[in-house]
Amino acid sequence: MPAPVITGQHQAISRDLREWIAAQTADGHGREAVLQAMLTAGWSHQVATEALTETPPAAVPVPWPAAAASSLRLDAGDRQVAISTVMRAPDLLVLENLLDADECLALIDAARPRLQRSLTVALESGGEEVHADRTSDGMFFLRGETGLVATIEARIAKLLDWPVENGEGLQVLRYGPGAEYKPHYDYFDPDEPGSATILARGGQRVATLVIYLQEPGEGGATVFPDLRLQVAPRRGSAVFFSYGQAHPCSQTLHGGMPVLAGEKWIATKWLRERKFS
Ligand code: PD2
Ligand code: ZN
Repeated sequence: MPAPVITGQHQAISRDLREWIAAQTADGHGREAVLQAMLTAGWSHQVATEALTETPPAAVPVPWPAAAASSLRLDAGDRQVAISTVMRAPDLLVLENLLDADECLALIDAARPRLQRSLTVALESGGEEVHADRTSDGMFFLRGETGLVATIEARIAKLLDWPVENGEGLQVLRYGPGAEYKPHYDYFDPDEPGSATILARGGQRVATLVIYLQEPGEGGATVFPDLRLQVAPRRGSAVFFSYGQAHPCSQTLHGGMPVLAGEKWIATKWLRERKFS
């Protein structure tokens, strides 16, 4: 797959180069292989990585409840879930009563003794690290770890028509006063060296479901800066959004605003392209 030759004296990112990168990515060549082909063709490392970053990867299928096209009530198997907000491109739903109050409290009780300071993905290595952008405490359940976790996972799978096996373990987070999660994307940056190890376990993240288990006294909305949207954290409700392209063009930048009073608790389910193991 020889990369386009460099034309002119300066290395400018041409339309040819962009189209070539998009075609290679669509053909399934990894970002590292595409970068190497550009370097071999004489492109400088700086220009080649800039061109890669600017070119979105091909779109992959994402979860979406087909019924949302015609109804604001969705069948989640053991209950009906109401939709209060629908957005397309980017695709986002706000769901009401996904969990009842008893389920929220039981999840909090089961998670509380296992909480630890939340980590973020270390992009260089693919490992995890403590980061000032994320000041919550959290824990992960194994998939199907308890009866309640399995019930919630089956409900999510039915609601979104996406296999339970493609989901990461449910994560529970507690934000105390002042805690926040600064705006970020949930997908793994395909151009970072550490991503290859993470992507080997089920491919990209393609969607996020944040379920609110406890509403803080004040603050703590989930914010989508590109959409000028804030979702209020109401017990039992949830926000769902998907991102078929692991790129800022997905417009899924989002964060957890600082909690100003009380505690905010959430459970997050991240969905992968394939079976997550
Ligand atoms: O707590 C939130 O609102 C929030 C914001 C951004 C959660 C996540 N991201 C997440 O769990 O990815
Ligand atoms: Zn997030």
